[in-house]
Amino acid sequence: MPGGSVGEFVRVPVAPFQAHRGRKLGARLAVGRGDAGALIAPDDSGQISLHEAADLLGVHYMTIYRRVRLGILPARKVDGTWLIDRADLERATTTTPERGRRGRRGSHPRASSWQERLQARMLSGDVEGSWQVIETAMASGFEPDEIYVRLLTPSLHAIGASWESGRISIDQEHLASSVATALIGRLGPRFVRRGRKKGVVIVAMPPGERHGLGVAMLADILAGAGYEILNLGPDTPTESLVAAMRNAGSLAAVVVSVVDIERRPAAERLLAAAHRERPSVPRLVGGNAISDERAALGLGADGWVADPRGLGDLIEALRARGR
Ligand code: B12
Repeated sequence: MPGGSVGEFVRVPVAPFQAHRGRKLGARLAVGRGDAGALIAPDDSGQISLHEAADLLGVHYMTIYRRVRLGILPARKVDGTWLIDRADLERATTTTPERGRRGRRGSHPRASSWQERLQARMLSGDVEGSWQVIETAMASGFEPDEIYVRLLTPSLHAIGASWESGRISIDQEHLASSVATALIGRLGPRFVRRGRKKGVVIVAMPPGERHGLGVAMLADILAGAGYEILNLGPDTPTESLVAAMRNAGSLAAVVVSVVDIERRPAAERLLAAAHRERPSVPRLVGGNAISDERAALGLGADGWVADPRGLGDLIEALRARGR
């Protein structure tokens, strides 16, 4: 062991995990493999830090840390620093994933079951209980962006449908919304990424649109994709968007989010103003009120993707096309 006495040792045989954004994991592991097929540690000592492990797998530091603290990934604490054996890290990434996105059938509750639990806690106004569901889901392999897209967003959509059909009251919808606000506040820091930013993305909602939860999630997801975010939030006056565009440095895109279909004409005006201000900057629109590509392009968007996790790739493709 390098550098001192061995402290805590954690080894609990529970679910293995798969790295965030599996698409990239293969490439990263391929780059990181030595002749023996093991992950290369920077000093080749066999031990790597949590930050190094996170960088190798392309996941957030907190993802690795959480798994260590929950005993999913074996680690030792040496002189106050957690160290992971590279063989343990490799084992954890090559064994069958048992997580939200590609869990082994029957081995773990599916997203729908996590979502039902979350929705029930939200409707009770239970912030701590809702957070408990989220933490447990993350311990079982859900990444923060999956919590947003696969658990929190469907819960809010279902809550809206229940309100519309009279199954729940407006006060329950309000309670659930304030729980969602608290949850987003707690999850936000998990999206902070180190390193150079790809550019600035301005996100905004059209005048009159007050459903601000979706745009808050969107901003976090884009921050996690490596952009600097200027979130103008709900009910953004057109002139405020234009002023923000003038002041922004390296502007990568303007993204408008619309929840209420009544606000689509205002969204169209916002996108038109963005185009007049900086015609070369990609403009995108999405959210609950935008059902498909036709609707998005019809409002003046330059491209379309439904899943906010695909937005970074779309922005980069549009920027490359414009060069
Ligand atoms: C919570 C909520 C409220 C809360 C808002 C609290 C808040 N701070 O936001 C309260 C209780 C205050 C409220 C009030 C009202 N609401 Co309301 N509300 C909702 C509910 C349940 C969730 C809204 C939400 O946050 N959704 C946003 C997120 C979770 O989803 P999203 O937009 O799809 O965003 C995700 C993705 O699409 C994506 N995304 C977002 N933007 C973009 C952009 C791009 C480019 C891309 C790629 C992706 C992307 O990322 C997000 C994260 O995954 C919806 C139900 C629903 N289906 O959304 C009804 C809903 C929006 N409300 C509705 C209505 C009618 C109202 C009220 C008029 C009546 C009422 N309920 O009292 C008022 C009006 C408020 C106002 N002045 O604007 C209707 C709107 C119907 C319509 N015309 O379209 C809905 C759809 C309910 C329903 N089924 O009838 N509401």
